[in-house]
Amino acid sequence: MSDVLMKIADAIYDGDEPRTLELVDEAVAEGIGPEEIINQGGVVGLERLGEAFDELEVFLTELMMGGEAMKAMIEKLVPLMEQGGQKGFKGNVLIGCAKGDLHDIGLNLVATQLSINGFRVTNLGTDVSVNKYLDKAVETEADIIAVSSLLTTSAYYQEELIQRLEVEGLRDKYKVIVGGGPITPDWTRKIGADGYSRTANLAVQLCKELMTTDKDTASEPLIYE
Ligand code: B12
Repeated sequence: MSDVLMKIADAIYDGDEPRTLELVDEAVAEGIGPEEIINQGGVVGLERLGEAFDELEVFLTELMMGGEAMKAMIEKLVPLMEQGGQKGFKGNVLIGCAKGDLHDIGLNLVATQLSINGFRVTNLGTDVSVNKYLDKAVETEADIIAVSSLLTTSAYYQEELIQRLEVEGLRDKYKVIVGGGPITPDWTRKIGADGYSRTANLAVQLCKELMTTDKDTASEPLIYE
């Protein structure tokens, strides 16, 4: 990994926003692309922070500071990401984070990537109830419902959403995709979702494929790892 990306990971781990933004300028000047800066720098720092939190080496304040530094970095990089986007309407996506879950960094990255690549995105933010997904899916004429979950406890609501769509006779109307830290391809298959991707970039490919193939909601999900 390049030296500046390692330093970015350290600055995110330290929750040092000014240093992070300074290093982002350096990385951009070196010609490193925004996605690489986010994934090889920022996400690496946040993953280390998550591990340290697990080991009780850091606490909630440190997680919050790391999260804030990451958000500032993404905000700075969005204009650069927009330059690489592909125009042309590709579909309507309704996105949110499952009920009880307040993690919105990954969710916003997926929303941003989709919108700069031609999807009309309605971002419901965090802590979205199953009822709200259902109401908004009708209102926004969504093609795809995307549910992010970073907590094992909130992942349960991804399953509940699919069950509710079935009960309401709406399952064939929407493609449901899932993602977030604890979400795996096995979980995606178990709950009968239509797709999963490990990253925001791959979510663009996943949504494009769902819009162009006539995947039956009962068939195997599309997995982008
Ligand atoms: C930053 C952070 C926070 C911040 C969040 C700030 C914010 N605005 O988001 C704060 C401080 C608020 C926080 C709080 C908590 N957190 Co926290 N947090 C993290 C941390 C360190 C980073 C998360 C992150 O942003 N990652 C970077 C992004 C880019 O990655 P991502 O979200 O996975 O998204 C990518 C992909 O997954 C994918 N993707 C994401 N969503 C979707 C959706 C779709 C449809 C698709 C296709 C793809 C996709 O694309 C994204 C971009 O490539 C993680 C550790 C970790 N390893 O993730 C813990 C972590 C998620 N948190 C954890 C915990 C326990 C908590 C708390 C319960 C702590 C507490 N005791 O209060 C609370 C819960 C609050 C709540 N109700 O939600 C645990 C969860 C354990 C679990 N499996 O349940 C983790 C894993 C830490 C740990 N190792 O213990 N947290």
